[in-house]
Amino acid sequence: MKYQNSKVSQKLQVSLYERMLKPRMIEEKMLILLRQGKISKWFSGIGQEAISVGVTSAMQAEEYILPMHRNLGVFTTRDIPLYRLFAQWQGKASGFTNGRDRSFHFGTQEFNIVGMISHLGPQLGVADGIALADVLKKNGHVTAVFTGEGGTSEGDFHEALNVAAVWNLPVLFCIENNGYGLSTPTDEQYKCEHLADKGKGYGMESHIIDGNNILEVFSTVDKLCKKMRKNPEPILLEFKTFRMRGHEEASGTKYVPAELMEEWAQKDPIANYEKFLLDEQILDVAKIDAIKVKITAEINENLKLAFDESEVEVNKTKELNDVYKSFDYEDIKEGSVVENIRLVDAISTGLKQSMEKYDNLVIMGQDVADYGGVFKITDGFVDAFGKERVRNTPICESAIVSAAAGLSINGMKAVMEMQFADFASTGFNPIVNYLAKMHYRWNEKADVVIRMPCGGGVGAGPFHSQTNEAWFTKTVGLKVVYPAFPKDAKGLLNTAINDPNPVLFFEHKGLYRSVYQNVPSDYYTIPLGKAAVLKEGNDITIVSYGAGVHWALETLESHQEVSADLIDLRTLAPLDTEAIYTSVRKTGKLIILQEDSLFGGIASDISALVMENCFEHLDAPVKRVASIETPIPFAKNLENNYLPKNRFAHELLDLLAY
Ligand SMILES: Cc1ncc(C[n+]2csc(CCOP(=O)(O)OP(=O)(O)O)c2C)c(N)n1
Repeated sequence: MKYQNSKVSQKLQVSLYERMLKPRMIEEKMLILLRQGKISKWFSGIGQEAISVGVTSAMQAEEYILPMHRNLGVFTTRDIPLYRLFAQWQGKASGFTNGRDRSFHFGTQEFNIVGMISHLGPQLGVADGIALADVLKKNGHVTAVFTGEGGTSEGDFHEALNVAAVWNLPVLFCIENNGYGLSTPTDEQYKCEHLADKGKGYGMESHIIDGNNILEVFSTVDKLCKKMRKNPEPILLEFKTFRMRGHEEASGTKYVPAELMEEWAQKDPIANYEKFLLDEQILDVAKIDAIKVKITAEINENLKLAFDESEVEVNKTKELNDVYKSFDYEDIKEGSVVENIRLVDAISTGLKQSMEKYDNLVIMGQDVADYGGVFKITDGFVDAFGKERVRNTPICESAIVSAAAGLSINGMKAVMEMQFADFASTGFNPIVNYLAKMHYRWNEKADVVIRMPCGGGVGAGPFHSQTNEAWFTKTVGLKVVYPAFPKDAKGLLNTAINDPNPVLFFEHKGLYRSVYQNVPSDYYTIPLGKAAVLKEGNDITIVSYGAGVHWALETLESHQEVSADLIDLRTLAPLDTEAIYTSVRKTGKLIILQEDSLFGGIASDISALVMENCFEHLDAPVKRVASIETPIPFAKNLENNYLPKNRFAHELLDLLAY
């Protein structure tokens, strides 16, 4: 092991030693506590400390780092008080998640650390978003993000590196190649010789670094960061190292050949470095002992604090309230000047006025820049706001959703256009696991709107016609908006952008150019979670949203004899249950019309809620009307057969006659 030629000052050399020793000694203590049943799972980074410590030491305190489960050294090098880490691992309130998430799954703005989620890959795209915000702020910061070699097999890795390369983002992608991904050795994980070789494929500079040599790690990263701060660009680093313990403690290392273990034990980053410092007389045994005594005392004092802290308090109201960031809705009234415009124009105008209102708002999506988006909603936006804020993306929904989260973390606002709502499936993971859970987990907002052009009746087949809101209404932590009219669409979109929570904003393609309305020209807002009562009657309540509202209106038009309340939900999460209950208590009958296929849609939940809350007022069973249980077909006659539009009148009259 070579430590020569270092330009690192002796003071820093000692400091790097102390910084590596601290996570090692904490881990050794944790392994004892684990055996005593005093903490839950433990993911060991023993043998990999030089990477966390070297990278973090080369970064400035205000630069973001996104560590993984073996990067304790990132947290300790950023000087997080140890009792807070211990409390986090014990699920206590002084930790970072109020007992809501475990181990290293947390972020902290105080220390500019954004922790992983279990799915490993998404944080690579989050790093892109954080770095993009830094580029837009022109602050010269670098972002460092970690992954294991196993994580490089995920699509997120490819997507994030590709986006960073295309956008020249100053992200340091750090692969810790420690030989095994759980039990899977590297030759079953990837085929190329070195993972660093992949950098070439992305047009990205890359380096192989001895991950067990702290001076090599620090010096190389320090040099590269200085370069990246001047000239923003991503760099891929492959740190060669080894995982000296099991994937997590319970799973052991039986599958690792003993010789391999022995070989790497000889390369221990701390023992070798300690020997070097002793040989060079930079440290002596007495000084090393003194350092160890100091760290032991720090660990013990902080452990006592964490153990003395009582269990996290259980308060159901607080749990529920913390799912979303609180948001003071500002009611901006409609002006009197109106224009008769289409749904598509109303959305475009709302978006444009929001871009004018917030200079930290960024729009991202496929073909949204000069081309104006496939539905032309962002037509002309590049001229008005520039390409920095109106960004074409590669075809990589997952990385862009993740990048939107990163923009929000770093103080920006993001609107992402899904080219078609159907494609949300390839960005599903960061939507439901990252955006939706961020505030509940670590009290961080997700100031992101995802626009979802959706819906059938357009003869576009199974992959360009779905109305997939039910994928998201099931997920706690998301807001789901689904306007049926131009005026609502503009006001609701403005509010969705104001709201610091993640909003899925559904825009029905079939309504884009077919529905006109007088829409106020100036900026205004409409609150989320408030349904609109479009018609009032006494005999039945009709609940719908999106295109269903228009089908219900047509049905009522041709059946003037029906006296119905027609409720347009406008927002599906949060759901305006009071508007529904009030109406059902008056009419005694409820029919819910939903464009999506029946099972598991919002109609089912509304039906259940009404049974539970309005049973005594019901004069008939609640009726759900929806598409048939098939994917949405292409041929016009098949699609008509699929959609509930033509069945609705019959079902309505049938229920009225009950
Ligand atoms: C998407 C996903 N698939 C599977 C897992 C289960 N899992 C957790 S860690 C891990 C191995 C990760 O290996 P690597 O990225 O090399 O990191 P290391 O644990 O070696 O540091 C696996 C398979 C997961 N957490 N997320």
